[in-house]
Amino acid sequence: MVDQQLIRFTLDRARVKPEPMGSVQLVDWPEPVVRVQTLSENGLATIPAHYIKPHADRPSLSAGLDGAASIPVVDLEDSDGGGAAAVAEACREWGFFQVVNHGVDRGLVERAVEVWRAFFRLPLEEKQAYANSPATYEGYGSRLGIDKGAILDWGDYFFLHLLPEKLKSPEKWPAMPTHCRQTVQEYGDELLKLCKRLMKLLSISSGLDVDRLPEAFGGDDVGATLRVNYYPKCPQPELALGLSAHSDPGGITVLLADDAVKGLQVRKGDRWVTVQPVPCAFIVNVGDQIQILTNAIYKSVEHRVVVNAEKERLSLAFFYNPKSDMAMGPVAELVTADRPAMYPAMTFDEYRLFIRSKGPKGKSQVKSHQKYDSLRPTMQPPCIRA
Ligand SMILES: O=C(O)CCC(=O)C(=O)O
Repeated sequence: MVDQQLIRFTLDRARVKPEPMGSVQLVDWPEPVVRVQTLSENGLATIPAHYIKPHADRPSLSAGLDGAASIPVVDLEDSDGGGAAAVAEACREWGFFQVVNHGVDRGLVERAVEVWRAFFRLPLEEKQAYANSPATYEGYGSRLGIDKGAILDWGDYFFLHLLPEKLKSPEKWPAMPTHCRQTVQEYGDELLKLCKRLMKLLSISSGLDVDRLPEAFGGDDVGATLRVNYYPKCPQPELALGLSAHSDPGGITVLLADDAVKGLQVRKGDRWVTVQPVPCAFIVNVGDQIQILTNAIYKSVEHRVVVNAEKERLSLAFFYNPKSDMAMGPVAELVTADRPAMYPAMTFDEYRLFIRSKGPKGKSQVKSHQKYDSLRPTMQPPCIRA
């Protein structure tokens, strides 16, 4: 059943088309799309007004990003069950961790970064052949959300569906640079294996049987997408964001961040902490679907990206998502009389309409999906078996 509130806000927007069976299709962008890379390469001294964030959202860059913190590091070869205890602690404290000894070949990772750097160096006309629309978001994009007049982020991206196979559109995968398609496929296959391991770890670390969360996600019928983020140099980085604060709507995200150019910031209480990537590690964070499945034992955490005037930055975000047409709510083992189910069941197809139409909006979606404002003091999470 499609959530009526979601449909209402979506249909409020000018360019959406109601579809049979209550679903909606996001048809087109509300304004002509301008590539941020083009603005940056034109050598502007000031950024256009619709990239200037309201004061409350502007990053504080006065102290620079030197005080970056290393979020917890989990060694997947750890003798303690591959890091389950460390994962439990990192998820409760940060919602983020970095994984090392993850088994993904370094050469493949370097090739993946190189093909995407080469893609963004192509002439604009070649990239434009892959211009995306909000209907599926697949391809070359420069905004999230279809709100007319929205304040935009200082970044371009390329978005692809990797799974399920039926959603894959080979014509949307860049033919150039040579080897791009093959490299993306190999990278996706490896990241998929890694996410399957991580799901098992999350399951054990949240006190569940090892296969409980993987099964609740749809077994082998999961979804996976890749967003390659390209943040060009920005002449006024103190006024803009590369990517506005958001939590990820899906299951888990495995991020390959540029270890030479910092930019990712994670919310810790009322502070933004700049992440110092560990060389050769991936940054992992839990998304809203894990928060929902675990009945908020694990919480997705807001993060955002700051840009800078000296260097461009590239990141590869691999999103591992549940089977998209299956209604999902908290798993029964984590629902008790003291801690009733905090979220109604919803399919991921319905859930992700929010970010696709509204763009990144902090944690507002998962909060609005919650049945209670906050847990009663007596409602404590069940004991975690780490
Ligand atoms: O570029 C980054 O460091 C973070 C990207 C991200 O949060 C996303 O793609 O959702």
